[in-house]
Amino acid sequence: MGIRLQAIALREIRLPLKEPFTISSGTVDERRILLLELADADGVRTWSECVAAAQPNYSPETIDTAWLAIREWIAPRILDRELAGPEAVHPELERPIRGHLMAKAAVEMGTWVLAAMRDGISLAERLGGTREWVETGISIGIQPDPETLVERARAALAQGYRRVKVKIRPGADVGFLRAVREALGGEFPVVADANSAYSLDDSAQLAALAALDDFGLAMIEQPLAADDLVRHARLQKQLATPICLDESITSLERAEDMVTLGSGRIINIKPGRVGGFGAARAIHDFCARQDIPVWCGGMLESGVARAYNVALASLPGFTMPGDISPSARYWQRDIVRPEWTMNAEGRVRVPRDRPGLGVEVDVDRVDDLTARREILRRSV
Ligand code: OSB
Ligand code: MG
Repeated sequence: MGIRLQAIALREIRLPLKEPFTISSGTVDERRILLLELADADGVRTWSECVAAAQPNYSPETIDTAWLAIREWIAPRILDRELAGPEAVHPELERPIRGHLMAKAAVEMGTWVLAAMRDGISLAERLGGTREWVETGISIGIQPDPETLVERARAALAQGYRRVKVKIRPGADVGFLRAVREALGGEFPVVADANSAYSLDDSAQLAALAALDDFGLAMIEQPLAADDLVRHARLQKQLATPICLDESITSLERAEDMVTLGSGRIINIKPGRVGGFGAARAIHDFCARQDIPVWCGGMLESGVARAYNVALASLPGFTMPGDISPSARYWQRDIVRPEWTMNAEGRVRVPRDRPGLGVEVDVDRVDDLTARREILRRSV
């Protein structure tokens, strides 16, 4: 069934995190979130979320660049155009507009929900998802010392999380991971995520990465720069621990390059980072053929983008726990109902029994949190 978008409403909300989240390149304590409301020509409506942050410290995009890109270039290419379906949106945006993948994804992913609603099926089913439940891992920000980190990791285990991911940076790495491994025992899946903080030119940093090999980590995520597949390949040859790429994988082609060059053995798929579900599914399918495990990453999303991640993670190739924590991990109160919850076995239920997103947006609350709003229609 075709897709024809009639209007896109942009809004910025501000949602305070329960506690600050620190990665190697910066700290967030209040999430500025760009929400979209999409309406098609028949009045079917849904919400989507742009996962860009306020600062360009994970990717070059921010919520402000995304707002500009959607208003100036993305919406004008999509509004009031008859497209064959959500599959046609990514190709429509890919070549004429360079970059701005998170901005594109916010629109593209919304069209998958509209298509699901028109078919009367869940987003998960529309994407080809098969799982009833998805497994959850926690991502723990950089802590002041190993003892605090161990407390956090123990608490995560007690809550049922099936994997612990620890943010690292030079100087907060080997001692922190050693403490976590000793506390959790030899078997539990532990991951280190560097967010591009390391360089092969620094012998102390290289030695620290090599030392992590002793802790039997499930993987080390994105140690080097986003655009550096060649040095990741050199590093992977020196490490027993599998490298998982996050920031580096922005398209199917980069996933192919990872395999060709040997830059890593696992991929963290974030649909926002790759421009939406079209690319995310293509990477998933490619990795399934290549026996590359994938898992769904997170970007401190509200319950809206979480619905998209849960649906994606229900695809059969997502064999590792994703960064899909329940609402209460981040927010005093989420903006969706019901809130996302996790059971004692660290699993989140996929709402396959409800058409579209599977959660309702609490519009009154979103109104209260809204800092600015703009409605985009085709100018005639
Ligand atoms: O690298 O996976 C990352 C959060 C913000 C930016 C980048 C990353 C992260 C996380 C948090 O690890 C994952 C989550 O949303 O729980
Ligand atoms: Mg990461």
